[in-house]
Amino acid sequence: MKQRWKLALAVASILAATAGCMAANRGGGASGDAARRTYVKPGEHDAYYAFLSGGHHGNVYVYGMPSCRHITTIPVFTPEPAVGYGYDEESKAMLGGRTWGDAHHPGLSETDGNYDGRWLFINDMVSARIARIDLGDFKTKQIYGPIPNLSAAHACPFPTPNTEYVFAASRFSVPVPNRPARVQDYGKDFRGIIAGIKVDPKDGTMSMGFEILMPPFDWDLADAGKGPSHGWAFFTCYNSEMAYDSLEIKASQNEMDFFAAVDWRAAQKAVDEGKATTINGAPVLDPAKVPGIVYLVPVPKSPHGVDVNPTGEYVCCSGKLQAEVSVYSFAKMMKAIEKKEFDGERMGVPVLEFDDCLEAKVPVGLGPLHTQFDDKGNAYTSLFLDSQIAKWKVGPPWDVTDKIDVYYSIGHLMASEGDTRNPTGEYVVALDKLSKDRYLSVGPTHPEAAQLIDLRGPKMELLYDFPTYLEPHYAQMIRAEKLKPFTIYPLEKNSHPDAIKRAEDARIERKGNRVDVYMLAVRTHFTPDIVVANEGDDVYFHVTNLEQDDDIAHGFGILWSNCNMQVEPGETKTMHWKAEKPGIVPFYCSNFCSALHQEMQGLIEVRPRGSSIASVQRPDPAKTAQIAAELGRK
Ligand SMILES: [Cu+2]
Repeated sequence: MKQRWKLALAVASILAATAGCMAANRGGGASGDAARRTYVKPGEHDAYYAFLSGGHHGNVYVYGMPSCRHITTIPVFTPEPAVGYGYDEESKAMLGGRTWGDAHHPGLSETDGNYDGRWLFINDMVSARIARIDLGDFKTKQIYGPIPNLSAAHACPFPTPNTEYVFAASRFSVPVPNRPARVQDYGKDFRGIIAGIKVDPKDGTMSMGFEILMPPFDWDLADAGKGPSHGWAFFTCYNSEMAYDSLEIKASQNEMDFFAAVDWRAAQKAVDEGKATTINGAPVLDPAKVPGIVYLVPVPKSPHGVDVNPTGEYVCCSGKLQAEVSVYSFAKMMKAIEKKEFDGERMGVPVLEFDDCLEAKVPVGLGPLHTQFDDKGNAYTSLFLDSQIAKWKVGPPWDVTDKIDVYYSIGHLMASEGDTRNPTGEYVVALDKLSKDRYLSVGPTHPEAAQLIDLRGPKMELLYDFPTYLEPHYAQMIRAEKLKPFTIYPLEKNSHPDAIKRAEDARIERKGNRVDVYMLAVRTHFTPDIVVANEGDDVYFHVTNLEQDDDIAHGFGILWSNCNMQVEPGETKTMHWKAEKPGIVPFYCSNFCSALHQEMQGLIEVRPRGSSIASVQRPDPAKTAQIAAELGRK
């Protein structure tokens, strides 16, 4: 009953906080001078690029900071018809038949603990996958997973300081390996998994490193150690009660939950030494049999965020149902591990004493969730229940020095280069939920809101509000100068097996019912632009854009179909289309490319089933000669 009462109080606090904010301050206090500080002149670029997770939209939003302009959206786990992501054969294969993902935590690649602008990793919680986006072209290049044995990768991906690893951990535990089980046997038969996924330092390719069998708690968030704590990774959990129903009551009983501290080098070494058991193709380590790879540290009250400060000395945990951030000393933890001073174990994982590891308790306010840092030794913690950000000093006397209201219930927050060894201390962005009246309602669900806050003065100052589509959770912000995006794919490096680079190679080949169209696109025609096929044929259009000019992408859309894609300069993509019935089917360039864009079209002539068609068709040689001459002149 006591817990029910506390929860009711917490809910009442949410309502009171929200109502209070609404009544007290609709404007938010941004001064006229704030406009100047967010204004980026036409033609000028933003100083930072921010990557916001798209939540259950399954993608990544890119915003410029401080203008808060939406620059682009990167499709990741969800199809995007405008560019043909999830429609062309290449991206369809990468999505593996799934058309939904829940993207939570963008993780920029790091070198020596600083964002290096090479890749962005992001998790799909639901199918336990991690995607790698290349920041050379802002495109998803790999989707790794579903990671075996893992159920809901929420604590994911949180790269290590040299991007050696990205991590994932089960939020909802299930039997490992998954098999028929009674939910009443949850504590006995269910297990969580913490996985370390290796990242190739040259090209970012992800591959399985190790998995660790964990108690069936709900593993929630993570952060990699840095500096002295490099080599370790930290994972918070709630539901150490191991409840399997009515979690809102039953998972809030214990005074203490935990964070897990994983020595990822020791875990990898144990796998390399053959100490793992293979389960569903993954090497799984059992801490009861392989000691020294993971420890539990008590944390009050269902923690969410676990954040390592820039020097790497402190691990800061936010218990959702307490009013403090618990700060742990990494050095103290190491000392306790060395002395083997444990307070028992949970399923083979030694538990360290709370008091042996704790450095400080910082009274930040109600509902602390997540902490970010600046360049002056300050931390910024989001307070969900108070709808505030608290600024506090990392180090004695561990004081809260400033607070600012946000509108309203803040989840995560993002500081400029805030997860690195060298945060810049310029901005923090509040990622707000339940934002109510910041915008005219667009129906029962209001737009989500984010707020840019200036950290450069003695007091935090709200500069700007901007709406976001469903539903950014976590975000990271990198200095724009670190991004070196390229604008064309060099044709000579196009190694697509079905690319054609000369007009003379344009052709149509048929084998049985399979038709391969080797097509080139260049301003302002497709070659070939007449395709003859039979009813029932599977037609594969391999379209190569021969352009080598900035921003000249062509589209390829087929009437009465779901077939559309964008092909960028120097790129080849393949679209499958089924010739369903005899007749004429036009296709066209769907992406504006030039003055004669409207003329960039062609026809498919579908003949009755079984008609006789040559096994190789080539465009008129006079026409290809003319195109070759034109290309030669370019
Ligand atoms: Cu075009």
